[in-house]
Amino acid sequence: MKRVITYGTFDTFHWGHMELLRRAREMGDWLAVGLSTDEFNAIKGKKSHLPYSRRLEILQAIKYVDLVFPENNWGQKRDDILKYNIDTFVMGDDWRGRFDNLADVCNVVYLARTANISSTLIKHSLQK
Ligand code: C2G
Repeated sequence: MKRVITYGTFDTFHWGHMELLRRAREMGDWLAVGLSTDEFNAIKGKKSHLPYSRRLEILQAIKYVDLVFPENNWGQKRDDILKYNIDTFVMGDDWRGRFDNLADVCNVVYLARTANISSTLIKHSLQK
């Protein structure tokens, strides 16, 4: 059983998120998502349009996702990888290199971001 993990805010869920989760899930048989809490987003300097509870409900409805758990801080990844017995850690390549320190406990893979879509773009068009 190949187990995959990824992390993110997944605000105003969109095609780019879907493509990341699809490709991540296709790397194994099981995918866990560390979903940034509203409090952690404040630390990340992000204000999400949707609160954690809504973002959680959306991810739980996505067929590629097997487990969603809270991401409370930057430092929990190593513990999560060991706790969930993860084989592969996946992030979009805007994070390329940032998590290479995890390569001693799992495969670290950066996937190309999906072009021309982002939560920021969606939020700005919502505000027009
Ligand atoms: N993503 C993508 N293509 C896009 C937009 C996002 O592939 N057009 C990917 C990002 O690279 C990331 C995931 O979708 O891997 C979630 O994106 P965000 O919600 O923006 O996540 P972020 O705020 O980068 O949080 O500890 C890691 C952080 O929690 C990552």
